[in-house]
Amino acid sequence: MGFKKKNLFTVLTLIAMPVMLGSCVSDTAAGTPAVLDSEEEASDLITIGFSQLGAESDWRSANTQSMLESFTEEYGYNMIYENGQQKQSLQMTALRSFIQQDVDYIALAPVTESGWDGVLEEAKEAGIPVILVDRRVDSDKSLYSCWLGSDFELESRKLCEWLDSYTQAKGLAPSDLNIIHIQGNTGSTAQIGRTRGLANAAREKGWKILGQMSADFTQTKGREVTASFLRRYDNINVVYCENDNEAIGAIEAIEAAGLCAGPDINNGDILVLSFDGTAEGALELAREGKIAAIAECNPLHGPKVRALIEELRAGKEVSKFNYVDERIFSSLPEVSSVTVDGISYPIENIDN
Ligand code: GZL
Repeated sequence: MGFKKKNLFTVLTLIAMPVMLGSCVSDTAAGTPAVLDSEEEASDLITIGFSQLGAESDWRSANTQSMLESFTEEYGYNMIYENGQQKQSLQMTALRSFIQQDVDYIALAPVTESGWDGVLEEAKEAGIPVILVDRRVDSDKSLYSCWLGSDFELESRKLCEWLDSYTQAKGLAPSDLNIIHIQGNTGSTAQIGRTRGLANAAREKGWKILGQMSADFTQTKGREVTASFLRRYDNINVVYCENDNEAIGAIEAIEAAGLCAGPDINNGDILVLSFDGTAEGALELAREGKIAAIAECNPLHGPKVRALIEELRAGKEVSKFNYVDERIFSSLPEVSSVTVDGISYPIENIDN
């Protein structure tokens, strides 16, 4: 059902108010109230409020685009989009605005896992289903309908298996690796999973992690953090970045220091590892061998989120946790596949 039925007077009054909507049912000039052709037209559209956490990376832009193009009027939706600018407070404001507007559904890509109980309880009391996108929350599962995204720890385990296989192919001992770890948004599901994967692999395989620091998934901070580590350590030979933009920044810092991000650790190259595989620049750097391997993180959630909402609208049960499929990219010849939990994942060669 579209807009929850309100009497015609209320609908027209609301529309006449100077409301600050991310996108109205119909575009209007500033200050000119949106006037619907008919209540019927408004009531036909399903309104979804989408609180996106920010615009910090190429991955995020692709994720936003996928959501916006999946919830258009041609699919029967009106999407109200709000950019949280990586601030939980702005996302909270957006969710409360969606609740006040009595949207039909809320999609939330939470910047961090904690602190959502209150606003999710308000949405539940208002009878508005919440679908989590990308990252998770540590709230009780009853406070949201379902989640869609990646298995971030599995992404990390695949990449660490790649590094282990590469090390062996190069005749190196695990103790020969001197790793620095550039983390994403502290407390985000992606950072938690990608950090846990590396920490477990380092412990199991005997790798040294010289240092770790957050760069908030951004290129600028990736460059700054890597530069600070390069000033502190003269033996770094692996840089583990938690997304493409950090990796691009790390390579800028490596080259500014007169060093080489490349494919051959035995030749003095620094091996840069990354996640996402979204930024065109990152895939080009991987083709050149400047990024040694990328664990794909699929941003194209829109169609799957819409399918989940369609299931919910049809009154069907949906899985609480829904995962997207992901690969490993590399142009280096040393490793052709990795195995995690008995499952073999072929390396997608992006050399061509
Ligand atoms: C992962 C997502 C991460 C990406 C980064 O699903 O949360 O946030 O890996 C993005 O590029 O900034």
